[in-house]
Amino acid sequence: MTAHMSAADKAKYFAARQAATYVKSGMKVGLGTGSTAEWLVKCLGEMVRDEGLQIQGVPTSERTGALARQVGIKVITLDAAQRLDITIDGTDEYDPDLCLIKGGGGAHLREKIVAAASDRMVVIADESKTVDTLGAFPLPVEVIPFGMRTTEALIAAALVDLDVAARDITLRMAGDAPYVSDEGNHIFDLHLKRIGDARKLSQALNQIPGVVENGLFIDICKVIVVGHDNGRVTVT
Ligand code: ABF
Repeated sequence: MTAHMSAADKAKYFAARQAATYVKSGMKVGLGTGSTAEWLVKCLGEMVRDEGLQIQGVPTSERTGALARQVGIKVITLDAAQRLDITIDGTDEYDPDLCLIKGGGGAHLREKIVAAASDRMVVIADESKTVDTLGAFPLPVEVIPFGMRTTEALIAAALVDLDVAARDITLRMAGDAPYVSDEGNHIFDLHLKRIGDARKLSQALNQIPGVVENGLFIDICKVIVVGHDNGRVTVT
């Protein structure tokens, strides 16, 4: 299975395969977005097909939903599920306190909603996602289209108030046009380099009118499963 995979893909696959063992028949499962989470969906699809696993999946993006249906997972809406047993998702960064930066894939709003509706969130990653301090990866902030440049200025002002140096705030693009999330919103990426107080920053950002959600996941993830290209998996 892994013979022709890159080292990073092997690591992601091994992490996903381990996390798939946490999923039991009868569970309602939040399905994350990104390449690592896609390995999870594929692993669960194999278990549905080969072992008769009976689960209901709640995808965190349209892309994940399409893949889940393709591999034979029964997909339901979050409102139909109401409460999930587990959500398994990728990340862009995680620190020693299991705080995360997510949203590089543009799905952090739905990912955070689904994770919050889950009894537990398991993050799967390769070791490149490990950081001592969050911030090297640009922090995504989802904003509504109305007055988004005004919202951007309010974000910049909030960073100054917090004494957080933003090297840059960039509007995420898709080709020549602003990126549009599954909810029809746009994303500003905050190039902060280092985030001292993630909780304080997250609260300040989400108080800004026009901001829908940011990519900081604090006190949400309970387990990190890190895969390595040699097949070793570490669970924290
Ligand atoms: C998703 O996974 C996003 O929140 C995050 O940006 C992405 C990481 O993608 P990959 O697994 O491809 O590195 O959950």
